[in-house]
Amino acid sequence: MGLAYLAAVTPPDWTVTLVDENIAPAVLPDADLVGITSFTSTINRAYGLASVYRARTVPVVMGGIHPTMLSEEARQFADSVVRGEAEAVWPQVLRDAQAGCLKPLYEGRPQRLADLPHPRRDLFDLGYAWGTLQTSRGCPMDCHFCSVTAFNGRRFRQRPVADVLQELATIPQRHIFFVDDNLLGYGRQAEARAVELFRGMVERGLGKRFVCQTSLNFADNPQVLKWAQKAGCKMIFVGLESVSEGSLESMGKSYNLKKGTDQYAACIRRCHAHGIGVIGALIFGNDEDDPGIFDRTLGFIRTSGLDVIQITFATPLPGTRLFEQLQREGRLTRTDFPRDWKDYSFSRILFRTRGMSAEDFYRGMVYVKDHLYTPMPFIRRVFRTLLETRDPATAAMAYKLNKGYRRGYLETAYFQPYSSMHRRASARKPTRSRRPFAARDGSPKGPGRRAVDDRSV
Ligand code: B12
Ligand code: SF4
Repeated sequence: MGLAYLAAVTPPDWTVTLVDENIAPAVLPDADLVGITSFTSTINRAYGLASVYRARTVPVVMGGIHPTMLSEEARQFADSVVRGEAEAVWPQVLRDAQAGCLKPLYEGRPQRLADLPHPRRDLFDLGYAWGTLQTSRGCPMDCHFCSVTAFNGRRFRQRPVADVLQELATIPQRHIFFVDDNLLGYGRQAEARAVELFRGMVERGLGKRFVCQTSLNFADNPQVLKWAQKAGCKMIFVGLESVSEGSLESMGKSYNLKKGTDQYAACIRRCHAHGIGVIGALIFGNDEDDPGIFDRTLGFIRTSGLDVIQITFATPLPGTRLFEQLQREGRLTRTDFPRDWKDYSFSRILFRTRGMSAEDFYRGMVYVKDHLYTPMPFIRRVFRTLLETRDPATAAMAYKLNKGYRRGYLETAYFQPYSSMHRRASARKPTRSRRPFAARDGSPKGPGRRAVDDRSV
């Protein structure tokens, strides 16, 4: 979306082409100026593309999350770097490019969202199955592992509801993903705004089905749930992060701590009662995690009715407090940058862990995922979504998302040595261990058998 927002503030004498490598490898068109955006894990590809254009003497500007956090690094590969939200500064960048005097660094700033034009959707690939839309920026929470507060600031800025509704009406796709880090926000005013938005969607008869990211407080206000359901909310993505309060504390996840992990299940049930499924994001690898975390997490998933599960390893993204802490403590294990950024993909242990070895974390991760993605629990979970939400569209979405996460898991090569499911995938007979997880130096043995040096996988 970032590039579509920049296109919207690009003067009409420029012709803009948007190339999205999420769809297919780019056929690199001729250009007078190239702007590149990238996450951390894909930054080497971005630097490669920048080199191709610079070899053709086409100036390259980089922006977005990674170049903002590491502008010195990005400047080695680009003619210019824009830090932060770029709408206000972009026209100046273009003027300087036209005059042949691009500066090496431009500073963006948090924008007043009411002033922004709508992103240029006409540039998006027609094949996008989901329409995306942003209604707010910023997050007051500042969790240890997250780069959103460092990037967009702590102030939660929201667009006027009328403007959002107007934009929604121009989106051709039926399925919408609100890219806000928290569509709802916090407090009474935020809840009233969410109700106004959802009610507006109903009154305009937009007929959308949508997924959004939010906190557990989404389930606290019956009006929010009622109007979200009517407006077509099928799933919410919630950062539960951990079932261990010690781990939540080390992550600085104050909201979940205040709520209490014992409230997770009740919140999920309230969403289900309104036909809304819950995608729960969980993180392993925290300093406070002990060998019991894997069985406790599985137990929670089974009893809570969580519909879709995203489990990743704690990943020290640049610009986060987690990165700074691990760097200060000399615990990062992959520091040959920029090359090693490719490993910052949320599926690897990237630092010397405490409480358990990296190998135990890999084994624990496959132990949990083997349990989640063997056929019976997989099928049972999707049926439970149908039974509890009584919404076939929600269940269909849960099925597709579970299938996607399962495929992602099976295709992650460095889990293979630890996983009976991977080993048996070729024989088409995945099984799971019925024994509880045990760390390597304990007994009984856990599901993994072969030790793998973390650097070799
Ligand atoms: C929507 C979203 C997704 C969507 C869509 C991703 C996509 N490809 O577009 C989905 C769910 C698929 C997704 C997946 C992932 N995501 Co995501 N995602 C987001 C989210 C919530 C919003 C992004 C967005 O659209 N913002 C709205 C636009 C308007 O803002 P923007 O992109 O920042 O653009 C502005 C500026 O950055 C700047 N700018 C941006 N690009 C450029 C380029 C130039 C040339 C210039 C001058 C300026 C500029 O100008 C824009 C206007 O102000 C962000 C969080 C966030 N708040 O940004 C995380 C975020 C970007 N995601 C993140 C991550 C890690 C991922 C995954 C790697 C997670 C995973 N476990 O796999 C995957 C990667 C998948 C992939 N290859 O695309 C991290 C990235 C951190 C990092 N350092 O890399 C973020 C920041 C979340 C976080 N908690 O830290 N994500
Ligand atoms: S993880 Fe979510 S709540 Fe925490 S700072 Fe990031 S966006 Fe905010």
